[in-house]
Amino acid sequence: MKNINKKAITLLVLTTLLMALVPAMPMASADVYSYDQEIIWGVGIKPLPPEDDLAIEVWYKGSKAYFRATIPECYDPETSYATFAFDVDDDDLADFQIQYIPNEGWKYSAMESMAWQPWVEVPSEFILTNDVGVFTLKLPMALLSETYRFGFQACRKMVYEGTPRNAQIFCSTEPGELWYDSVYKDYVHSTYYVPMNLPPLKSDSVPGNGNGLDKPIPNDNFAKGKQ
Ligand SMILES: [Ca+2]
Repeated sequence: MKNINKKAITLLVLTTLLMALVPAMPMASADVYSYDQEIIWGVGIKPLPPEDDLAIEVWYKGSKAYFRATIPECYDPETSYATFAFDVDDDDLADFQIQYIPNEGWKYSAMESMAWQPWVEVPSEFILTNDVGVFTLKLPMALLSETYRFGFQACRKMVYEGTPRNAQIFCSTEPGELWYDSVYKDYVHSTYYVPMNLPPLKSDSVPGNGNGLDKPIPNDNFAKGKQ
């Protein structure tokens, strides 16, 4: 019951925040996804008890698709990486990722020939903002097929308890295998991205139930992943 209350409060807070920040946006057009698990790499994979949720909001307005990630408060926005990744045509292979790199800003990397290409400047059709742990990406809906997949991952460094070296903590739409697919044994499959459906172009619409969708990740996922 405590967990349910926490998620309800999270949705309420996000709803309030969204209405405050974007008063012109119809509130019913946002789907909210909440992820409450983290994973730590660098000292062996270990699931962490959730301190706070990663919240993902997706909505469509006009001909644009919006993706907003609010990272947990324990993540320092000054030092945390944040990455959006897309499989725009739902063919099980990633197509591009856009990453916020501390002290550098946003960078873009395409997946070509089954490998991620070097980070370059973000193409002009992508509009990115970040404000105190809230990362937003706007892109043309025309880039997306009727079904597509996306993932988000935030990464922060920490000194793990009892360990002198830095470790990394990931809060993600799939913390174990967003980047590394243990079946294909590569970093380019979109198997664990979130499946999405695009509404018709040029409508201010409303995938899912429009009231917020709660998709916590099963604990079983922590048994997988990469050292
Ligand atoms: Ca693809």
